[in-house]
Amino acid sequence: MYSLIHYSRDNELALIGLHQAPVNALGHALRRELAEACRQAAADPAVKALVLHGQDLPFSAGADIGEFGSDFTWAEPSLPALLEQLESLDKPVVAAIAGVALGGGLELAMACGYRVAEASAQLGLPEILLGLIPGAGGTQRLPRLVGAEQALQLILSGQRLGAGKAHELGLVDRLADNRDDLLERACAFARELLADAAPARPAWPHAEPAAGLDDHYFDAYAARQVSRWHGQVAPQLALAAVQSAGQLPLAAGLALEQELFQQALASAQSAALRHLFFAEREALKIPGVTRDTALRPIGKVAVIGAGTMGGGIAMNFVNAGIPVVLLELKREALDRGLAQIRKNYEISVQRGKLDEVQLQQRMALFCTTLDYADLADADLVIEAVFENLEIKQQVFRTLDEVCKPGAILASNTSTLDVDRIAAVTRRPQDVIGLHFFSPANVMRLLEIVRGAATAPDALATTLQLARKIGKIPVVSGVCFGFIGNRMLEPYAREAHRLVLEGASPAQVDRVLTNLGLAMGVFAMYDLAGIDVGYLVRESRRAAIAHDPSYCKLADALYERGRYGQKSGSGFYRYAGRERLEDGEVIALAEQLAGTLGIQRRVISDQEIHDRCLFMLINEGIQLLDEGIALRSADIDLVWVNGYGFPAWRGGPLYYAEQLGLQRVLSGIRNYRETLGVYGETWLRPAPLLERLVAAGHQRIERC
Ligand code: T1G
Repeated sequence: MYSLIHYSRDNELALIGLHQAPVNALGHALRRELAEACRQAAADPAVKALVLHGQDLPFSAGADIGEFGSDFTWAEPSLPALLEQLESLDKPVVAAIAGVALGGGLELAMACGYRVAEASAQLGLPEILLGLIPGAGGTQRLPRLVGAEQALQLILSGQRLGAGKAHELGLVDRLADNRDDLLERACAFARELLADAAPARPAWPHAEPAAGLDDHYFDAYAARQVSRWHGQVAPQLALAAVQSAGQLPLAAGLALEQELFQQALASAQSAALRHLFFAEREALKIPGVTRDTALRPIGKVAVIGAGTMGGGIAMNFVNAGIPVVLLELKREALDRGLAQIRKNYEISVQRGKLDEVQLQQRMALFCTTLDYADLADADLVIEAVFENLEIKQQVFRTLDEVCKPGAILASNTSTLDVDRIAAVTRRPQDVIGLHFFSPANVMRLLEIVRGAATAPDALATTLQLARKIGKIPVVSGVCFGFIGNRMLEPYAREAHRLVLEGASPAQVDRVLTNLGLAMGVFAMYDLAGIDVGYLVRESRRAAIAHDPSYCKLADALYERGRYGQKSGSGFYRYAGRERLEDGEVIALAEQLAGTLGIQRRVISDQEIHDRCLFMLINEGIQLLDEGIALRSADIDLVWVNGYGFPAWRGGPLYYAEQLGLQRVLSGIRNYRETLGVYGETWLRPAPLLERLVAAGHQRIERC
């Protein structure tokens, strides 16, 4: 009768186990069987109460995201309808939550009268992360369970709650120590309810969810978020839905929620965010690496270099409970690095993200050394030394001598050739690139650079480890700058050249931040350091010899000691953290333009958008054609998670598909023709882009 539901009786209880691997996503087939099982239990006079559980799977990860946009999305029984059916039962229903109850999964649990959770369970309404809002009662039932203010914070952040916190808030009635005794505890609780003649569902703890909030609470909340919500649809809809929970009866609130949910679901922003949800999972699927590729055990990690990057990298592993040995050349460098790590954790304690015990536990997982011999038993070694090939090669020669067979030897290089690093060892199959983004303990992107000789199991191990330390891994082939920095080159080149041609740094940055980028090019370089960019260019002067015009302004600023925020001026002038336009920079640009014979002119915002974005997109397409990136969605993940591209636009290549590939190609061709020698030199359409447009393709894929 059922294939996705396990229906059984335990005396007066009906046990309904959801059983659709891997996460009980509430797709149409599961919804239909669950509705039937609830009808069966409701109609059976011997059944006095129901217990809903995840069988041996997580309780439920919510609606089936893969169904959205299809006819199945709300095919009867829709999830809202199913939950109203559940809520109307006149028998107590206890949800036994193991693993996760997220989105529609938590909404399912909230439609039950009572909830028991295993102590390690995670509960939440992460719809906002998909550009959605809870669409099956979450914006109406959660405020009635925990109050509108707490509900709003959970819904707008999409954050997960641990079961203990959920219990404190009244979202969970009982806790079970672990998964093994969860079902037993839930059944005992159901019998307790029956013995007490408890109602099928108790009165709402917050019948007036907005009680105690002033009349302007929601308007004031929205006003404070204007810049953060810039251009985004879902947060406004979510706020309106939660606000209605304090104004409308449940039925009317559910109806309004449904209208607002459908608006969010139809938005291009949600489609873009759902694209990225699946892109993150697709990025783990690598040719030559299958689910049964044996992983190398990683019990101890060594990090070479205790500077900003090394320290941040080390923290990732300690945060995941993996001991780290930190190596430096000098004791004072080690002490400085460790002190900075402790300071980072102390800030987390001040912010309530850690407690003192956890801080001590984490610091206890560090040990330090000046002696490479102490790395002999490390399973993974990551070097984060100065970005110079010879220095890195020397480090790897030493590692080749001291590290045990099978240890993975990784370089955190951001641009250098991993194959040339591997070549100085006798074990190139164990060498890989792990490019963390600064601050390494915060940024989620991790570019995993697969060398020509990198072994599949070394690659599989680092992919799995990346997920364990909370990173979003993207595999890149070997080229200068891998995926992210390779694309940054033309994007930043157009920005710099546009300032010589007549735009201001502030105008360029404003166009980019108005598109949704976290930071404009010039603000970014001022933050990263103009001196850093200068040194990278110095290492590649030959590669840009034919037209260094676009570097002249940055070089000139460097020569004047204007290194950016760190020196109080760069492309901008800084009063504390305030960024101010500087007429001196414009004057310098005018002077350089004269020297270079560049005719300055008024530059439109549209030209800034097109030249910066189209050349970013073009380079991404070229990377795909060269096989450096495996798929266009990988490139989107890199720029959303490493360079601040707005997630609700799906990433640069997804954005190109929305703009239309013909428009991108025509734009590049137009500027190639109208920008003289510079245009001919630098604005060359990627051959794959031309092939895709010629073939009438809408999607970016290799062909
Ligand atoms: N729908 C469809 N597939 C899902 C899914 C979902 N909700 N959640 C996970 N998967 C797939 C995923 O694509 C992968 O597939 C496999 O399950 C394992 O996932 C009405 C509208 C639950 C914490 O946002 O956060 O409910 O790659 O690799 O690391 O109001 O998955 O193996 O083929 O991530 O252990 C709201 C999304 C939906 C939760 C498990 N729910 N999922 O993490 O495994 S909208 C979410 C997660 C909604 C209602 C609204 C995580 C996880 P494949 P995984 P994991």
